[in-house]
Amino acid sequence: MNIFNDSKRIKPGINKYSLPKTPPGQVATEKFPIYTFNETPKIEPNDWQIRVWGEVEAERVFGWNEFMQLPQTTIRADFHCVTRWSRFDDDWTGVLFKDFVQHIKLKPTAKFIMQHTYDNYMTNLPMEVMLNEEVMFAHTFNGEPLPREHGGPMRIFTPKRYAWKGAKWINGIEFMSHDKPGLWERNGYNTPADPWKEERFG
Ligand SMILES: Nc1nc2c(c(=O)[nH]1)N[C@H]1C(S)=C(S)[C@@H](COP(=O)(O)O)O[C@H]1N2
Ligand SMILES: [Mo]
Repeated sequence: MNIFNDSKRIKPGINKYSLPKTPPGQVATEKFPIYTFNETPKIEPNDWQIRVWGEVEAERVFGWNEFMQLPQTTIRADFHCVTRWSRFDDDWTGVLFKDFVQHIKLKPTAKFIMQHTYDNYMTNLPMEVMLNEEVMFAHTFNGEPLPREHGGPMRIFTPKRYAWKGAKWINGIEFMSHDKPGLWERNGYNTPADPWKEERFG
């Protein structure tokens, strides 16, 4: 049985966030295209680090082993790219952002974050989005190590935002008191990036 409506490749129904399974203007694909603005970095898990700075009481660096000791969560969720394709029902494993920040002493002025990466990509989101929408650091995809071209060994995954809001090869979280645009946000992409409101471009 084909779960898709063949003519339109729309997956019917409601997702776990009580939103339409297929956001407006999206079509289903079983492929996993790659969108990388520059070279694909090669980082071994043992060399991977993430630094947190900005509106925090103390800067911190986490290495791979320490990170793996944080609570690990698997979510089944969908991936919506602003270029109009969606992947459905993949299993993503890693550390929820809300669990990660339990290990950081934030200042009350931390209202926005910037994701930083090994390839100098950047993308920004409000703290409340990072905390409330199953945003996660993901290292495992459908039970296998996240492929390098998709951000392995570690990326951010934002199931309720367009995919550019999830940085591949994540290596830094900057906590900010005021919002600042990331790479695509400076180039006309919309900052909230809600697929159900079709917030594609600014
Ligand atoms: N570090 C980094 N993260 C990134 C990008 C990038 O070029 N570098 N591209 C973004 C864009 S525009 C999209 S659509 C998604 C694509 O993820 P994928 O290549 O796994 O499909 O990653 C986002 N995260
Ligand atoms: Mo993208």
